[in-house]
Amino acid sequence: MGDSKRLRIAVQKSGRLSDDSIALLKAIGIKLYIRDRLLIAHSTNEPIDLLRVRDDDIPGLVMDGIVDLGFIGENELEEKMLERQSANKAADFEVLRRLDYGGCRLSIAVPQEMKYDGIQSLEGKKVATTYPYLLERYFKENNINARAVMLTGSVEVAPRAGVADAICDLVSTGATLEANGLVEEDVIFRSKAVLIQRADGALSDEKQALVNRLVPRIDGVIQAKE
Ligand code: PRT
Ligand code: ZN
Repeated sequence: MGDSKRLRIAVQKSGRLSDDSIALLKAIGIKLYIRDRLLIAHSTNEPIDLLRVRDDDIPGLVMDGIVDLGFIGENELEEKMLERQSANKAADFEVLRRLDYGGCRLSIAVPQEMKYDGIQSLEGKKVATTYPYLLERYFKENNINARAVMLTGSVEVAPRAGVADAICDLVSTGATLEANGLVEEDVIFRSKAVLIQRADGALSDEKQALVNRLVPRIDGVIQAKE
């Protein structure tokens, strides 16, 4: 990515976190020239480059030290951390700030016609999700023998399609669940966007000084909105 002296920040290229993350960077005074098709965007007033990628790639890019900072949903971050730990890969990072956008919850939802008396109702059942590590951790914590069925999309149609008995998916307004005849039962994880940094001490002094200058400005922007 060119000059390694420039701070590298990973942001979601296009999705629910993109606009708010870019808006926050601009609000703290970073001038950015973004061309839609391009993976990389440069700041014109700070030694900063943006790497625009799928959100799924951001935790790994930070944990592998390919980028210095990343904007990511806690749901995706925690899932990737569990996945890497189970594969014995380094999973170090530091959360610099919890942000005021990207709020959602990861919930278990079941078809309206299914009788649900708590998580034990899922004993022996299949649950479709994009977050198998978070879901399996929840099963384990609750001593439930159930199976997480991994789907990367259309999770909400899995019960109707006969692929699973229930689902575990992100919810914000609840409209998607309702439209698919599903009822939200248990919240297993609450998430917001966070700004993360490579493992403690991994940045050069210059880069760390820049980060230390930027983070208080983020606090200022968030406080001004409150
Ligand atoms: O292409 P890429 O892989 O980068 O994007 P993506 O499709 O994986 O992610 P994206 O842009 O959908 O979401 C990015 C992040 O936004 C998530 O990881 C969460 O941290 C956060 N977020 C906040 C949400 C939602 N709210 C949300 N409602 N992510 C997804 N949803 C989906 C949910 O999966 C379901 O399909 O919206 C639907 C439910 O919404 P409601 O309002 O009907 O309840
Ligand atoms: Zn994604």
